[in-house]
Amino acid sequence: MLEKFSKWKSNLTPTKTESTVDLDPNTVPAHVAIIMDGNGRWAKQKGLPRIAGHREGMKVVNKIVSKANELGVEVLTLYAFSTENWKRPKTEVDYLMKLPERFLGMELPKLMEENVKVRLMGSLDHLPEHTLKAVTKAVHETKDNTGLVLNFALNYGSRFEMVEAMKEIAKQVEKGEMSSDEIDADVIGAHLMTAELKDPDLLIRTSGEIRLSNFMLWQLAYSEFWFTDVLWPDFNEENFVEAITVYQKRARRFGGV
Ligand code: V07
Repeated sequence: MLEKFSKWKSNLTPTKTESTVDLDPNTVPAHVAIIMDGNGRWAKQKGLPRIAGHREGMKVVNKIVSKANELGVEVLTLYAFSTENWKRPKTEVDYLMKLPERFLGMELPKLMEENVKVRLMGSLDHLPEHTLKAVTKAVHETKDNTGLVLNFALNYGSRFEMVEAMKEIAKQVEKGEMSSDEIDADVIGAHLMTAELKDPDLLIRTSGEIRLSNFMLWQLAYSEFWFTDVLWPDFNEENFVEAITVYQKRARRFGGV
């Protein structure tokens, strides 16, 4: 009886929020990129250590991945660790470097179930062995999945990415494989870590900061930006749907002119 009651109750609880219903399924952004900011501030406000904010932030990743997949987003890029993050206290960096394996240890079966394909961008050179092992395993195990592409920016910096691309192009010119006249936006784009991905349609940044912080500077040239004061650990599916709703309204306005 109790079990029946709880089933009846869960049927009454809408699985889709009111706002999801309002979304236009035909203009869901294909690629959403998120700067997940405010974990440290969230912890500070609660009198907790910064790592508590990161742990809470990791739970939110899980929720937003499922929601993005459900809505039909094709690529979700998440800024997990920047090239500048190494400057943080060693204890915090060590903790952050444990999060990929923690996250995957818990969520990889669900990612498989949800047909999510994990992908990485960033320099994998200086990652600890244990982190590298966990992420390469996830990339390998999900490589044949055909649902949402979950692109983690890990040890990523946009200027570094562009410098590496320019070096590679310069080498090809030096070797006579390409003429300098052939270098155009497509050639540069093809040498970035996002070569196989479309540019983001929508950038979300949480926690009230209105800047790009060396994130996808080239790829965001034509993207819509949506900023919110909500701290990442407080961010939820409804906030995500709100961002997409605003994106769709802008797209409609643009289309109408
Ligand atoms: C990290 C949690 C989210 C808020 C932002 C900072 C802290 C998930 C990952 C991750 C990365 C690669 C991967 C699987 C999961 C992660 C770091 C930090 C460094 F293949 N969350 N999360 N990585 N945070």
